[in-house]
Amino acid sequence: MADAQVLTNGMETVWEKPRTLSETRMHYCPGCGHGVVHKVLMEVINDMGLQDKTIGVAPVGCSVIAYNYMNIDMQEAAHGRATAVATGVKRVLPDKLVFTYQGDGDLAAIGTAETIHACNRGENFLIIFINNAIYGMTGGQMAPTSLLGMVTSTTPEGRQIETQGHPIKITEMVATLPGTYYITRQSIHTPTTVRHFKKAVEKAFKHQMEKKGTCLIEVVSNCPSGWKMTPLEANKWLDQNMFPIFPPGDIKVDGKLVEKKQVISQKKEIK
Ligand SMILES: Cc1ncc(C[n+]2csc(CCOP(=O)(O)OP(=O)(O)O)c2C)c(N)n1
Ligand code: SF4
Ligand SMILES: [Mg+2]
Repeated sequence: MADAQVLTNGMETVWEKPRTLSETRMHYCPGCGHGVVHKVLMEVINDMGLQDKTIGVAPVGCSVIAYNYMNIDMQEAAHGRATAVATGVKRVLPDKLVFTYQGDGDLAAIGTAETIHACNRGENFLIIFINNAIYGMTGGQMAPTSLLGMVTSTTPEGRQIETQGHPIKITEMVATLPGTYYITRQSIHTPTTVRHFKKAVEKAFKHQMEKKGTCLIEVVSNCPSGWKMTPLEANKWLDQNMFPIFPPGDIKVDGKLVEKKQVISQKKEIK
């Protein structure tokens, strides 16, 4: 296990790398949300003292080797099958805290059935769903969450309703299932939203300890490379184009659908 790294300003610690993050250098493109989500997730597991109690399930897609970066027990799953694998892991080891880490192509396309049925069964684990509106790994092909008019490598004229249908809101869909307990949509493109995401992860792990049922946290994220933008442009584009379709906020809390979503203003921190 790698030693934690500490940065000080000469007087006090200003940053400490959690032991739950491995020393391996991440392969993600500059500005990619995956790296931020990994860091926050591992900080929470570290801070809650859950390093030896947590098992993660990695997906296909750009985060396919998330197990190289997360210094906890991890299991790789085949395409879209992360929630099926997590079901087995949790049932065999019910005292462990289990989460899946999945992109939109993995969770909402190839893994739609597994996702819906795991949520419907109320499997007692956490699903982390990274929605960057494309398959980042395969050169930016269209995902179920790609926006209308969004140009991708497989929709060079933009996504059209007539041929590709509307972007799917699978997070809202699973919130209607009685097995789900806490469903929220977050982001990590500003310091404030990172803090909100961190609190959501803490809350979801506490619910899992209390055996409340399935928790899902969607993270509206970016793909600067696939979107062909700088990281800064990508975060602005996310704010302006993703949030109107995928508004941030809680969707289901304590097993009850939230009547009116609390929309957190993102605008002030974008420069
Ligand atoms: C239609 C289709 N089915 C299955 C695959 C196999 N596959 C390769 S990468 C991937 C998921 C990548 O997208 P996503 O989960 O959104 O992760 P990202 O790379 O965006 O982080 C899948 C399902 C594929 N490329 N295309
Ligand atoms: S292709 Fe996109 S999702 Fe994949 S690592 Fe690069 S920026 Fe991230
Ligand atoms: Mg994706």
